[in-house]
Amino acid sequence: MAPNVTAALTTLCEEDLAKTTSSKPVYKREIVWFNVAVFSLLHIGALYGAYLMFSSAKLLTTFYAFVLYMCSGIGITAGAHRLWSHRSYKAKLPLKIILMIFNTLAFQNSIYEWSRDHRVHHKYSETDADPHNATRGFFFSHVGWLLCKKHPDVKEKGKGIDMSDLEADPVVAFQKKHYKFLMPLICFILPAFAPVYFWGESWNNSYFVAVILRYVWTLHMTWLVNSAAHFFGGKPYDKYMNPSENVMVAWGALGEGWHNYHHVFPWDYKAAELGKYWGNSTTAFIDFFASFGWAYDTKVVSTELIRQRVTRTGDGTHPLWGWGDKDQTPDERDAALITNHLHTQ
Ligand code: ST9
Ligand code: ZN
Ligand code: ZN
Repeated sequence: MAPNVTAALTTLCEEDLAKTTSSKPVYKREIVWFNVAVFSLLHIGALYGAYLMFSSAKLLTTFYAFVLYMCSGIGITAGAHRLWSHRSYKAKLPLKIILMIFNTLAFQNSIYEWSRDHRVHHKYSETDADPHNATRGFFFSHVGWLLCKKHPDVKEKGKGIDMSDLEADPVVAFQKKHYKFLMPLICFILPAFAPVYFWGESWNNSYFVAVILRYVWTLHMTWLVNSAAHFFGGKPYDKYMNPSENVMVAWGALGEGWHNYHHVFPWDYKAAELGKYWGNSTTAFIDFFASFGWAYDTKVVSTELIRQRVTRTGDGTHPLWGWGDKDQTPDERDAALITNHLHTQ
């Protein structure tokens, strides 16, 4: 057979195979080079900021950058995440406004967009519909997903997510409507003034340390929840999923690294089982506002429900109900181990 005929037949066969094996068009990754360029520049700026921080910036500027990181982080954790995405507590208007401003300082897209992606992430975790699907690797879940077009499944499945609560929230709607104006102002312009006017810092140091480095640092602390906390750590609540308990991430992400717990019980306002504030400054923040009523209806999970889940699907690393627990009766332990065994069949 002539080579061109063979080639044509092969192509036809491949097309037929593609048609019979899947009715969906084959997904092709599409890199968004504009984002690649912007993130590259931001990272070069952040490295320069780190150099300035250790060479010429005033200590107060570094402290100020740290405070901005904490505030913008809270705008994500207590705001976009625990309040708006999960409705794990309620907030009065003044607290919502504070959280919206902090959230805009973080520039991680509007609360509406962030929450829509996050709700899809929980509902379709580790599938093509998950915007930062961790099965596509560490880099993709960390930042790669922001450097290419979304998988069609994200948009398709995302359409089914109920966003009516956020559409009805005036604070979320206000931020969404004015985001193109508010975000540059609050994240990139206003924060540069304080160091220059209040403690005589240079514009250069102020901009690269308190704006660019602070922004890029906060992004990475957030992204680590999607990457590191989906790869490394124990799974005391459910060993059949990837999200893990990651102490390092918990500290950097203000209490959002207890990710195995969070994916099992996403409605808990602590996003962790821990009752204390160790590695969970966001919970301390919410509790502070709850002490005078600006935060209320905080949802938690009962100890009994947690215990049942730990013994049924945990990997044995839970400090209280893990397999090393001396207080567990032999019956309890056997029951847990049998259930675990059955699950792995
Ligand atoms: C950033 C976000 O960094 C980080 C989020 C991290 C989440 C972490 C979660 C972990 C737990 C919490 C931990 C917090 C820890 C905090 C610690 C703090 C210290 N559903 O997006 P488009 C549709 S952002 C339904 O353009 P493309 C929709 O119709 C960084 N529909 O898709 C949409 O139109 P519209 C700064 C959806 O073209 C249309 O598609 N920001 C959904 O594929 C087009 O959407 C950037 O760098 C959905 N989920 O482009 C921007 N999604 O919106 C980067 C989309 O009008 N992003 N649709 O309704 C982009 O440039 C683009 O989004 C793209 C995709 C290129 C990535
Ligand atoms: Zn996750
Ligand atoms: Zn969540």
